[in-house]
Amino acid sequence: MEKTLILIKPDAVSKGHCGETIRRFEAAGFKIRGCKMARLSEELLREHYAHLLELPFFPEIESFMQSTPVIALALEGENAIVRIREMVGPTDSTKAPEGTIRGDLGENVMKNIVHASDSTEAATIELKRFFNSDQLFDY
Ligand code: IDP
Ligand code: MG
Repeated sequence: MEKTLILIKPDAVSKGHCGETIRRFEAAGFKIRGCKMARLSEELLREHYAHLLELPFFPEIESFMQSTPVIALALEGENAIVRIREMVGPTDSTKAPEGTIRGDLGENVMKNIVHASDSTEAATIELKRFFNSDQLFDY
């Protein structure tokens, strides 16, 4: 069993795709262990997207990610990290296959509906970034 961090991004929040996104994860058998809505600060985004900081489009990503609050989910399931990245699809929504979340609901390379942790190391760090231990639930 693994836990992973999902962020439902502002394009999904503003277009009303949050329910469909969560529905797909639940239908695939993943359990919600944590859930919150939050506005992302500049400081948090610079940490979360540290690997993109030097790129020319970082300010655009930052302003997109702050355009509405996001919904953070801690999801648990077998091989959650790899399986959820597969369900989400590649970064560029226009290249994401039909049936993937980004392929069906995303708009382009930036407006791509969700963030999903890409490794066990990243998941551990990212879950701590978004959830205190008393905000994660075993049941
Ligand atoms: P990922 O979300 O598929 O893991 P990353 O390369 O980690 O992709 O990039 C993080 C996020 O930054 C992407 O999901 C997307 O919103 C945005 N992004 C990545 N590459 C580009 C780009 O070339 N133009 C605009 N936004 C981008
Ligand atoms: Mg990434």
